[in-house]
Amino acid sequence: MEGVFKFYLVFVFATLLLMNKEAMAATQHVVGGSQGWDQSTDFTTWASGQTFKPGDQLVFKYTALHSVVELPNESAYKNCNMGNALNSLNGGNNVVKIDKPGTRYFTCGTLGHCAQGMKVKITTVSADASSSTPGSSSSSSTTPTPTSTSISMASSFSHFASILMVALPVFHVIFIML
Ligand SMILES: [Cu+2]
Repeated sequence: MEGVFKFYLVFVFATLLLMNKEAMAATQHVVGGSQGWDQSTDFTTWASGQTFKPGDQLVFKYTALHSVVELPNESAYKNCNMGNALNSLNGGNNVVKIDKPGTRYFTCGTLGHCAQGMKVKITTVSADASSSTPGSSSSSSTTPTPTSTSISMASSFSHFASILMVALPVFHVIFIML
């Protein structure tokens, strides 16, 4: 029976470790999905389906017709004003790291492409926005729960279930060895 107890102890701690590691893992977002960084891509729709967190990466994939220009603010983004661009990238495959919450603005440097809608606004939420925060959730009883929170909670549950399915056979082997 002692072995069974050890097994569960090891199992619980390792699962918690795995969950934590998964929660911390950076996500790579290929901008525009399979269509990539192109005039024909609907970036508003693409971005609305993504959750950007600090530590995540944006991957820009494009042909030689395009480039990546980071704009400083909403007004520059709206007006396609590249005069005060923060950064300019080219080469067809760029990785941009998101390091903190906030909004970042990207467009294409090719003449006319920004006006054609080749631009994207990336809004990054804080790292704990979608994971469970026991302290804040208990005090926020009057605040309605945003839909996105319940969706991500559901997905983290299925994530947990998938970890269990992988972890169980591994811990069965460890149990046999104990
Ligand atoms: Cu372009």
